[in-house]
Amino acid sequence: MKASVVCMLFASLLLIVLVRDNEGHRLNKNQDVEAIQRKYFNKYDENKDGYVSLHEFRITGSIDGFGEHIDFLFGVLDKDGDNKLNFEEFKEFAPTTEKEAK
Ligand SMILES: [Ca+2]
Ligand SMILES: [Ca+2]
Repeated sequence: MKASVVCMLFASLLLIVLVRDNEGHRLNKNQDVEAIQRKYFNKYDENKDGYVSLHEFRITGSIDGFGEHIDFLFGVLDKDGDNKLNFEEFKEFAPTTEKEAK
């Protein structure tokens, strides 16, 4: 085998390993983010019915300092207009780091 071919094989192998490693890392990170957002969602979902109602959103949202923008924010987030936020809708709003989620 020519040295250049060996070199190329080695390079592509290295690339595969690197890409794989990256994928795994990204996946882990996504799971972390989701866990943080889930925690934040649970904080808002006081009666734990799996939805954040406007009432719940107002209570916890005002503690978190969203004040007068709460109703507007809720309207924007509630994409299907059923007057409650499921986790998918809430994710748009939920922080993605522990620091923000405090
Ligand atoms: Ca609820
Ligand atoms: Ca909704």
